[in-house]
Amino acid sequence: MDGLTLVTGGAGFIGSHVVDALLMSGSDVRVLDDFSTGKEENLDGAWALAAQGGAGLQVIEGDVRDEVRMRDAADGCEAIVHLAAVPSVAQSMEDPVGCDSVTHGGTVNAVRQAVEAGAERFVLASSCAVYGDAAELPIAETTSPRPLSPYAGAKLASEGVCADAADAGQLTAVCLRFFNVYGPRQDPGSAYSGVISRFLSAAAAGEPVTIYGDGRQSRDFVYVADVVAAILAALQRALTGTSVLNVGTGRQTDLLQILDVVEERSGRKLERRLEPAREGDIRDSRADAGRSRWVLGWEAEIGLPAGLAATWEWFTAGDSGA
Ligand code: NAD
Ligand code: UD2
Repeated sequence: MDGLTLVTGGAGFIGSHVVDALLMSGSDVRVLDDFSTGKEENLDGAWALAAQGGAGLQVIEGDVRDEVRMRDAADGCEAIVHLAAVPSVAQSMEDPVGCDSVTHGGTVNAVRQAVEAGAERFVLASSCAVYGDAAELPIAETTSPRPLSPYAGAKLASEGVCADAADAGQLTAVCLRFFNVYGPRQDPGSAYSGVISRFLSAAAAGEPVTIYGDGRQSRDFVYVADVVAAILAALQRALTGTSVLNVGTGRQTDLLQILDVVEERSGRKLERRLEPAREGDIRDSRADAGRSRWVLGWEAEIGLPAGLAATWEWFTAGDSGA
């Protein structure tokens, strides 16, 4: 795909890195974002890349659920990377209707406008949350989904919307089930923020960290640059129909292990405040990324020590990219 690519949620953590990478590859990019959690400053690097003249950037502020805005955003696009959502399990437990409206309803509109615009490729940001508490690890795409939260249910429903359009021959869909993504620009600013961003920002500020549960819950933490590489491969590979693919490292780490690395990296002992486990939380997670290796020619390359070091650098020195 070398034509115009739309990135919904392109001012967000993952989205802004996708925009940077597309511009660096010479693709013109359009962003649709309502800046509800995305930030203007996340696109500073993208504007600088566009100013170099290799590729163009256009940013539309708007709601992915708005038919007119989404139609304008999709107009002329060859591919759509759909990242706009409310990306929090906890938030979806508190506001299931509002979160589903954006995450699932936004996907219904985005796919519909993509088809209307004649886009060939639709890449959906799905999540390993759809698996719920998988009976065995590592988790393969053949594992039956058991969503434990409205967020996970909205992601699974979004996959169904993509598959329906692909089954009708209207576009080619790639549903990427990201595991737990971390890296520069992940906003630590809310209680719903990703745990690594919360721990690193607490360490940088010398503040206590909160652990929901016993801290032995594990995740497959995948660095944002690896996720971007998977998204670009999903845009470029010769595919048809619908592909559902895990994007994870195949390694699992628990929160107490993360904290040990954060304390060692920051040189600070962090006070730990224990809270009850959050509703909708899953216990353990680890990806089987074999299908992504086979279908996309992709595998994660950046391990936790290097990824955490780069993210700590960003937290302590400002935005130096991925
Ligand atoms: P993020 O909050 O930084 O990105 C979401 C972006 O979507 C933001 O820029 C936000 O302003 C925008 N947005 C939200 N509602 C919108 C709406 N109604 N209309 C237009 N734009 C809207 O979070 P992120 O971590 O970059 O997540 C990006 C995508 O990846 C989400 O779909 C998320 O569910 C998915 N994902 C993230 C992770 C992770 O660990 N971060 C893992 C799996 C899946
Ligand atoms: C889920 C998805 C992830 C992504 C995300 C939304 C799983 C396994 N992962 O992430 O793919 O879709 O939702 O973008 O479903 N925690 C603390 N202290 C904190 C913050 C978090 O203890 O300050 C705990 C939290 O309770 C959970 C773990 O850390 O047990 C990870 O939480 P998270 O919000 O970083 O991500 P998670 O797994 O809900």
